[in-house]
Amino acid sequence: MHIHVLGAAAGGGFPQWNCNCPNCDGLRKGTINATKRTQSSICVSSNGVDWVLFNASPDVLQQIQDFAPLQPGRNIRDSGIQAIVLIDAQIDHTTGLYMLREGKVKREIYCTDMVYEDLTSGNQVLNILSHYCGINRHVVPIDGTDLSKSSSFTIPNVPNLKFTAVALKSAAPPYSPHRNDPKAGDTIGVLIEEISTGKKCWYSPGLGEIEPHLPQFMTQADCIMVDGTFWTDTEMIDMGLMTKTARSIGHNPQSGKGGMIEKLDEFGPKEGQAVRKVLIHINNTNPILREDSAERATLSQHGIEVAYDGMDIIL
Ligand code: HKS
Ligand code: ZN
Ligand code: ZN
Repeated sequence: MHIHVLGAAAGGGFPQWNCNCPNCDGLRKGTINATKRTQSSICVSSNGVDWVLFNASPDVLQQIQDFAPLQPGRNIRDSGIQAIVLIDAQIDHTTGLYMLREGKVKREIYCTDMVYEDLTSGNQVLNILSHYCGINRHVVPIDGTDLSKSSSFTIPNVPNLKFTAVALKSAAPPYSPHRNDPKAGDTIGVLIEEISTGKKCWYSPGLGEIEPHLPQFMTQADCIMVDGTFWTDTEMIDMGLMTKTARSIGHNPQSGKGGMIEKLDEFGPKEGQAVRKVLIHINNTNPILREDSAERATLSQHGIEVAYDGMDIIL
């Protein structure tokens, strides 16, 4: 299985257009050791030709230009993207759908009922697409919080991959009619399995809390890609940028008690092989973006990697 990181930053990217925090300012001036990142998205393939796009970032056109396998030339109009799976309805994960409106072949969109509701009401993007390429919408089932009962799905035209979606506690987007009334399916994590090899990757760029039903899925993974938005719970508050904590907006911070580092430490080697632990959806304010920071060194000590645009993970 080939996992390609198209974009590793949280919403706004890095640097963020309106931000002068030490990271964004330092990156623009070339005074810090860090690289720019586009907004979070990955694509996955088993055969290297047919790809599933996870989330459609506002930067998707640049991301496609930077990754040749997504632009094969089999027909005069063509794409390696066979289907799009949306893990939530947030702006940074769905706005790229507008950029992918061309063509006569319908976009194959996989999302939960909750995400479909948001993207046809508070945000009309899926209705608007029907005036361009059109869409075939497929329901992502999330009835299982129990591994033995969870339902998996496959995607026609994407051979040898299987997907299991799991509901995560998180908030619907700010524009959602049920923003203050979280529902199962607002955000999902996905266990991606290559059928022939049994290799698995857990992908959850929005993860507010490792709830009790999650380890049964995550322990199966050879690679765990999780939410790397913030270093501390009060990062945005401390910088005077927001009044809410990281956890309250659906992003478990890395440091501290109950933080992501402590949680990821619980996942030991699988069949004698070290599990890859990768943070993705990193906010521009996060000190781990500076490669020589103490925070980055702490991650390395715990065997945790920080995703970057263009990162390839082969399982
Ligand atoms: C900044 C942003 C921070 C940021 C926050 C969130 C908020 C929102 C919600 C997020 C993201 C980036 N880049 N989506 O000002 O520095 O309230 O639901 O998801 O990508 S969470
Ligand atoms: Zn986001
Ligand atoms: Zn910034």
